[in-house]
Amino acid sequence: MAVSLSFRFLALAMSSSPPPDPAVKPQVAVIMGSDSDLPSLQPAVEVLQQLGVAVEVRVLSAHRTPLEMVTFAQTARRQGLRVIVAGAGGAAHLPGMVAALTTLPVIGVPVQSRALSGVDSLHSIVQMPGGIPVATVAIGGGLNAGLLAAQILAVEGGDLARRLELYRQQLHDTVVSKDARLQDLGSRDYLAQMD
Ligand code: RP5
Repeated sequence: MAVSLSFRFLALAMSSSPPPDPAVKPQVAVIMGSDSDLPSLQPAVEVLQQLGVAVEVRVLSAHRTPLEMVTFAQTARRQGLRVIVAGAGGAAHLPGMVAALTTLPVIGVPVQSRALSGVDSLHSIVQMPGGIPVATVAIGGGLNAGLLAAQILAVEGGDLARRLELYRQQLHDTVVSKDARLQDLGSRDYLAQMD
């Protein structure tokens, strides 16, 4: 609910942004261990596209397609990529293995697994040995992974930084208007209108 609301407000805020140009080389890759991970990673893809960042989306498994994963990671910087968002579930080695093969920043997204609800994914991704960092977001945290990737790209300011400011402003305004409505209606009626 919160995610779709923030998307709606972002879409409004970004309505003046140019649509992604297919000729522009992707600066962010959103990769995942299986297509079953896509629902957790799609929020990263969407928020990046709404912010005007070109994205490449791939399925690359550390276990099922290890050689393709190695080729991707070793050539990522040469291809023009600047940040990699990597999601995986269970024995989630993809973010760590990719981080071992490139010095680009890697943001790991633990995917909610069926057996252990994503705690296995979280521990697999977050507990990296010293020297090979993976910036890990929450279980199912695709949206924040996309935003963090955009913030890394916007570290020196520019249009993308301004669009991120606008995104924050929209989040602020949403909460302020909800607070005003809560005070206006009272908590019982507010809750009823949420159903
Ligand atoms: C991991 O195994 C993937 O990242 C996925 O989360 C999990 C299950 O994959 P599927 O069996 O659904 O393809 O490598």
